[in-house]
Amino acid sequence: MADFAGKRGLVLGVANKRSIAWAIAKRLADGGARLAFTYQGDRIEAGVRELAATVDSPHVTECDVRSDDHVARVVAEAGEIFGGKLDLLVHSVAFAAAEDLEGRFTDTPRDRFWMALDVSAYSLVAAARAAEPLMEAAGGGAIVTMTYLGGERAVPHYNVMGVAKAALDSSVQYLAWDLGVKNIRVNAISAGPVRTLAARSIAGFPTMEAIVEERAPLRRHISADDVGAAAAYLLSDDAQNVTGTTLYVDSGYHAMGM
Ligand code: NAD
Ligand code: 0WE
Repeated sequence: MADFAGKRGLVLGVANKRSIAWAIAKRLADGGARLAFTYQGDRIEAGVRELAATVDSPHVTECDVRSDDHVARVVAEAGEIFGGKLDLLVHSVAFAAAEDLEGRFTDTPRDRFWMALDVSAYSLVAAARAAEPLMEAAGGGAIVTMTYLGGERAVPHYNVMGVAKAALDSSVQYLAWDLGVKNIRVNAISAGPVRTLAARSIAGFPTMEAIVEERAPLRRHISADDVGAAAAYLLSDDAQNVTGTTLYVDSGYHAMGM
């Protein structure tokens, strides 16, 4: 089990106990990390506060990643709580309009195209930039984000989210270059389908699960906890020389051509 004793972390993207961000947070907290959390919107505030309390989190605050002010404030608050230092950043945020995950990608309107890229890709850049001075003060840091194969290949219905993940994946590489000189590492985890809030509402999710069971080398699903374990590795000192990469937690599905 990775050791996060004394590490300070900020976690973006917990909506409920099924969230991938929560599985990651639990692993970090089990390893001794102190964690601040952000949530989006009043609807999930109480639930996130309850979860955060179970890991003795010192801070929970609202953050809509579309707002530069929110991102700057949230990181500044984390800095105050953690004495001007931050070691870990978990970015587990994505959103596209539901209607754009159903029809044809070709029909995606301009405003919703940019909205999906804003929330799902630019937000990593904004958060990394805000976190940079705090991580530099800590002598370095580690950032992890969540991606999906639909950013590299066309996955039916993933549509504009795939384009957003392509931008996210590329951003990981450019951030890794910029921030590497400050000993800040930036990596992604490409997860197979997991039944979270964001996934459950997608029509055809059961079909996708059936395809994984048939075609993935391991012929089974992954869990949010599998992602938590992979994130713990990437965020730990065991991965001290790992940056700019994508770790697949998908039962091997990405390795197949058919
Ligand atoms: P989730 O619904 O639990 O998490 C998504 C989070 O994004 C929520 O907490 C939501 O509040 C947040 N969010 C959306 N818009 C936001 C905004 N404007 N500002 C701030 N936060 C906002 O679902 P999840 O499956 O845990 O998703 C987390 C990440 O994992 C996403 O990046 C998703 O693309 C990625 N991912 C999910 C799967 C899967 O099958 N579930 C697979 C691969 C990658
Ligand atoms: O990244 C995702 C899903 C992200 C997501 C989910 C929703 C549902 C609710 C982004 N925006 C929204 N907007 C909503 O209104 N995944 C990797 C899970 C996922 O979603 C798919 C998938 C997979 C896998 C959509 C179509 C096809 C496959």
